[in-house]
Amino acid sequence: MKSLVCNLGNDDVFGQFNHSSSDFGGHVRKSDDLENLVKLAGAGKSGDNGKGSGTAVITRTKPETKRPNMYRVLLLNDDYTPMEFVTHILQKYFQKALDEATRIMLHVHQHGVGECGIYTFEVAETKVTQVMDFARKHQQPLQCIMEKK
Ligand code: TYC
Repeated sequence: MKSLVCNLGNDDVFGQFNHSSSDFGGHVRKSDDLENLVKLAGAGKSGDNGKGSGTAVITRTKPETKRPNMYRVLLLNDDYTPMEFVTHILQKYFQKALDEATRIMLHVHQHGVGECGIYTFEVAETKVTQVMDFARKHQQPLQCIMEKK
């Protein structure tokens, strides 16, 4: 959550809040106004005539969210890895049912490359490592890679 402290310089906090977004360096959008709280720092405390210190804290209550980068995990064709081995991998590491695993395997077999799934970076990286380790353990040349979407 972001907070912005702004020195208002007078008593009229709520009047000041009608500024356009550029007044706040673009950090506060006008559409966010109703989602923000304006607190008069120290308002109502003794010695300030109930007018506050002239400093407002504007708190963004709407969380800023960013969509993560997504990565395709791909299988590459080769002439040696058995088809059953590839369908097994698609079921074991990509949660595919046998018919879907077979469809993807045949797509790779016919087109040279095919998509196993789309994941965030760490999940994609883990799946690539799992597949490559499993293929090596079983002495298969199968290649699994990831690419940014
Ligand atoms: N081309 C392989 C064969 O004929 C099968 C295969 C499919 C291999 C998909 C790898 O990613 C692959 N045995």
